[in-house]
Amino acid sequence: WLVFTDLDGTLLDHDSYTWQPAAAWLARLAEAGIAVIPTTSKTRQELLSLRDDLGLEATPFIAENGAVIGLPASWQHARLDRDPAAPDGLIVKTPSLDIGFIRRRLAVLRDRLDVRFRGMGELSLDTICELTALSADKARQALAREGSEPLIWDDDEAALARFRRALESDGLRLTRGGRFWHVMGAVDKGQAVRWLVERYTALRGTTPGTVGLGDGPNDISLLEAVDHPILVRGKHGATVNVATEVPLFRTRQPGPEGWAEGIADWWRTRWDTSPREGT
Ligand code: 2M8
Ligand code: MG
Ligand code: MG
Repeated sequence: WLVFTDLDGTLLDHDSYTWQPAAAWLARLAEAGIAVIPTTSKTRQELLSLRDDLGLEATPFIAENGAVIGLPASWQHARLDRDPAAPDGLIVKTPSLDIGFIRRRLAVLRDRLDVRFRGMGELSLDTICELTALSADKARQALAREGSEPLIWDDDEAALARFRRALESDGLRLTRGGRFWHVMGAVDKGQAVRWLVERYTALRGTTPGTVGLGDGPNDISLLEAVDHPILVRGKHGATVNVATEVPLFRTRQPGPEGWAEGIADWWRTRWDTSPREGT
């Protein structure tokens, strides 16, 4: 089994970024050899420091809503990965458009459509800290974007709809996280999940079962790509309409408490001795 999880508002509390209520389950999954794969809007730099804190050094990660995928040595394929590895052995795939191109298109569209928004790259470090409650160090890591730009939308709904259409005809996509809108190339979390599942299958010769956890609109594709989707209650106020073919588990609690609730339910139905065993 592979567990794909969103971070902000899901494994991490929306406001304090703590994961303590989920720590016991993280340890239990590690003990069982079940990989927990962060699938997030956060950047590679944010992930590299968080991975160590969360004890997930050996698992791959999906960053920037699918625009960046990191593969540790055990997930690299002799024939498929000819890319040079970083000094720590990591190979990073960037299947999207690069941030310079995205930011230039955003500036052009803002002028042409006469809409109002601020890109993260245009915000001061202080403003980012205020908006997100991140420390200055963490905010600097969040600013190191490679393939997606978070936005604060300062205009109305009609302008947003025009903006979305213009992005789409430019081959760009708009999605929504807990606090920001995010613009990236034609990627999403679900595509990256499917790519990693294929990679796992190519390496091990067997298809893994998949669990997915998320709380926001940018997690819909992730929840729709897994065998066991868990919608963690959000604190952001946005509606999340998931259309899965399999039953969707909705947690009562938000953030890491909800994460633990959803994983405990999955664990129970999956592994405990019960009439469902073996199905
Ligand atoms: C942004 O991502 C979250 C994801 O839900 C958001 O849209 O609110 C990103 O800038 C990310 O890099 C950053 O760590 C996070 C902080 O809350 O905000
Ligand atoms: Mg989230
Ligand atoms: Mg996220």
